[in-house]
Amino acid sequence: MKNIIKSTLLLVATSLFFIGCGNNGGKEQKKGGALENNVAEKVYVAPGEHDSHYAFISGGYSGNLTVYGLPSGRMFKEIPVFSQFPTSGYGYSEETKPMLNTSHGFIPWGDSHHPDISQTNGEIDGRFIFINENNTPRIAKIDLRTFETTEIIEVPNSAGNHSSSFVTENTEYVVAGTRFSVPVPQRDMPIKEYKGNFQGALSFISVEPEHGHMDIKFQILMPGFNYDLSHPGRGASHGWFFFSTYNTEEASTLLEVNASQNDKDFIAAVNWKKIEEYVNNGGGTMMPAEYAHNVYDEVTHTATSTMKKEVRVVNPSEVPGAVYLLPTPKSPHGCDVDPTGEYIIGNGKLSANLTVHSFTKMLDAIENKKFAGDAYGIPILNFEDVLAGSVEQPGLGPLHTEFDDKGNAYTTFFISSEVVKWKLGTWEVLDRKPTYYSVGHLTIPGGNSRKPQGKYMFAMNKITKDRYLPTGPELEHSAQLYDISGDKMELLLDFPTHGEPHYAAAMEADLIKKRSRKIYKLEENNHPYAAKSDADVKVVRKGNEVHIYMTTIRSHFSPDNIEGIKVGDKVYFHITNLEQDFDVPHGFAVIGQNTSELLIMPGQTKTSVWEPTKVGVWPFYCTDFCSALHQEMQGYIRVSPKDSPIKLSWSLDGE
Ligand SMILES: [Cu+2]
Repeated sequence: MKNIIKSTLLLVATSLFFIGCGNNGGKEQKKGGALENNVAEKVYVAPGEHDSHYAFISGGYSGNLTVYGLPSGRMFKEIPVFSQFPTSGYGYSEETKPMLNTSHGFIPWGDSHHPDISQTNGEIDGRFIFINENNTPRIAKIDLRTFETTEIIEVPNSAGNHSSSFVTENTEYVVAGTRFSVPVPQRDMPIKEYKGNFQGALSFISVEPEHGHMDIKFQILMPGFNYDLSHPGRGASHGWFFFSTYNTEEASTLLEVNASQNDKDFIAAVNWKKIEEYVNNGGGTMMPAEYAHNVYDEVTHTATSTMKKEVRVVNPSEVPGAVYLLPTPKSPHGCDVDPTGEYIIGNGKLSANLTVHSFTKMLDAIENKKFAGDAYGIPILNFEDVLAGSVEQPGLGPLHTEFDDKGNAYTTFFISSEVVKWKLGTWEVLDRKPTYYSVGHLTIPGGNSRKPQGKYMFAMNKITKDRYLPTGPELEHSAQLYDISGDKMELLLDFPTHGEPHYAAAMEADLIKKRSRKIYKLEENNHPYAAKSDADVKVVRKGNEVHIYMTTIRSHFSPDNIEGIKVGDKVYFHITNLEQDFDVPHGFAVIGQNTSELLIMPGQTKTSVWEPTKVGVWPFYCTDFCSALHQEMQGYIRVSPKDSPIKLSWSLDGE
């Protein structure tokens, strides 16, 4: 009987899914009409003109982050974060390999999810962007002056780092909640004994105000639910953080059925200021843990990886008044807080209605101790006591909500493939627009802040079919840009994305443009192997290691002839780009190297390792077109047998 129920449920879920895919919206656009011309004008950015907004779109399983312009939908850059990136040599050069170090060793690929931009006083400040790695839990920080990943911290006791990475109003914390609950500490135990024994870690990573240096301040060890998404409180609710949960059943098998048994799961409301105070007074316990903290130093152009050995953990039942559970219907996915901080929206994936909780009502219920019970010592509030209202039957399969600057909310519906606009406070549906495919996240520039901008919204599609010219079985995903400045949403543009556009953060371009860096100053280069002029050029042997201190400038390498290298040597090319002009990188590649080529920015030093296996005279060259004489930018390295008497020598122009 149980199995029959299970398969019926599966069938219903599957058919809903296919109904959803069949809904190819967007067809209302009339071909060739005057309307189409107007729409084209709205996204046209003339040659030489700039887009008004940056969109930072997660690459999902690519592990990286891509940068787009809005409204044009042009992709400007891919920023390598959690995955090796041949274009720049990130994760291949000796200087950047430590960025991908973890307690599990070197991991060349990651799964990036939710980017969020740093804030000051609840407004986006354009300094940093944070993004989580879901698979091997990590949080990265990207410096928006250079668009480079400058710090990655691993998150211990966590697994499937999904309800991350969202920042508080003054970037006090970047928060990383686990998706899966696991044994904490990890140990060998029967999976059947999950219930009551597994825990979910919610990590609060402090961000040092000046340089953005990250540190795990504390972890809250929550009951063994799954923690899906999270958002910070703001305004009056600043100091709180909200996490959606599913699988409050604490099942470990066939979750698509077994985690859908309870009528309501929870949104966990965490008063982080209270826990911070508890921790500042010595609360919590230091627990042994192993996690990597990787920092890229812009002065030495080198990353270091440090293995940390302990983390502070807090049991929420030790801090009365710090954590409460708000019942929320049917496996909520999104957990979004409106710009005023009053409304907390929990989108139950299997719920007919959208549930909106009230922060004021929550405080009131807490004050009057109106509890429905508790879960592992954490008080559960009554659903009716905290409910602000609900949006009745807005669509099928709600996932995520963002807000504009006029008191409206926009929610995506995966199964019915649409974005629905509704009014905060009255809960009435104002507009709905089909998305061409099943939609996941959506983004409004300034989202997750007190000041979202009501001009553009873009929806990111989960399932891609035939929107573009075919490229074989695999198509790139896509996003769709809407104008939301009027009463009705208007579809403006489709644009392909790279990897899975899981979520995005977007902001005005001006905040970044004025801070953008053009070069690295050569006099500030403190790389231990830098050669800042041709006088510093040398080749040094240490046993079977050979270190080449090399310079590049249009259009030669110095030295360009090297002899005395032997089979079995490990050759380090430390290359300093002497240029001090905007956007004049030089590349480096030598035959047979297996660490990819390098791309070295003006003023930077980068190192490539080459282990020659064959005797001969081998060429190296510049891989980035740098001048009219780029083809002439080359050199030779002579490799002799292991026991050869040839002495180490190097030269440029025979000198
Ligand atoms: Cu997500």
